[in-house]
Amino acid sequence: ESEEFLKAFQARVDREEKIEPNDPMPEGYRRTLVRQIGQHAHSEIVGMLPEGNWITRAPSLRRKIALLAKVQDEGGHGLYLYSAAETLGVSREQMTEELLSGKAKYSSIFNYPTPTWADIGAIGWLVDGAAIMNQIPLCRCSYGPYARAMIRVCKEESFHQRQGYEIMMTLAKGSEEQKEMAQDALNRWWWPSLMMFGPSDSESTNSDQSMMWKIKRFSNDELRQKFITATVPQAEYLGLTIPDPDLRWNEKTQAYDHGEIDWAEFKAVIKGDGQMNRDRLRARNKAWDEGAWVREAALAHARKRADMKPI
Ligand code: FAQ
Repeated sequence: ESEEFLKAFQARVDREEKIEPNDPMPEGYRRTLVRQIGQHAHSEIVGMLPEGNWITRAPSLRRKIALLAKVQDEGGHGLYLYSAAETLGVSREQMTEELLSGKAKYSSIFNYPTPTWADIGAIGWLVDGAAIMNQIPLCRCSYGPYARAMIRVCKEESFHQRQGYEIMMTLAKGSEEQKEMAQDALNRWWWPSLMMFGPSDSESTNSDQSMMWKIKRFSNDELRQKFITATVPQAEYLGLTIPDPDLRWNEKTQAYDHGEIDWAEFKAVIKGDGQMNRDRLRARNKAWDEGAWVREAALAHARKRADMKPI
């Protein structure tokens, strides 16, 4: 790739022109997007599992309907994102193969278990809250298909976040036992939610280039900080305590100082050693294997239709 080509491409990005699938683009730009969009799609698909675990046990019909709709939305986001990645020349089969073999990454957050109903509240509130904070700027991503996909995805994430917060409100205003359940879920999901934003800026290998190309608009630490600032008052309103003794409002920076994140845990989860990594991959592989007959039937049907002579 010539210097001139790279410069002209950067100038387009700097002018805030959207890059579309058939436009010339540097190979590194294409690869970065395939990586990020692919990981994002896998996260949505694997992200259906921790909550799917509660669909049959939701405490009322109303809760069940809302949770079912949320999990279906996540499946939709996954398919939407796989399609966006396919515009960059990678196939859905290839991405699926990489997920099932454990080669592809997906968000660390989905490797934690959901032992109680309060976890469903905490996921909606914190995990979807963090996802929104990260994804709103992606609506302005330089790559057109990804940016456009994010607009609808963010609208749906907003419903997911409210759904979760409302569960937390009900529990936090309920019996002593329910309040304890809500606090316990917050204790377990707080730190993993902060890890969703990725390594600290000094460790983030992809950030500089992704910010240059306007794929990312804010750094990992900036978004993490925004999330903390938005979430602390929400926890206060619930009457719950964020499990960080070092969390303190800083007048000078107008932001919350927070305690050290356990990066060793983050690295272990990404490496495949989290509490639920093996379980998640087993579940995805099982679903893939058990769906083989559906794929075969759909293919046979498509072939039959293609062979039919027009009347
Ligand atoms: N987990 O250099 P950076 C959702 C990897 S929300 C696992 O900073 P980058 C909705 C990273 O890939 C969750 N791996 O990387 C939902 C890179 O590895 P690589 C999904 C992580 O890309 C809610 C390495 O570490 N959202 O699904 C994580 O510039 C509820 C170095 O990191 C997205 O994917 C992590 N947490 O920034 C569904 C949003 N963090 O590829 C169900 C789009 C970092 O070089 C229920 N993605 N890594 O081998 C992004 O915005 C970015 O990719 C970041 C990471 C910010 C996640």
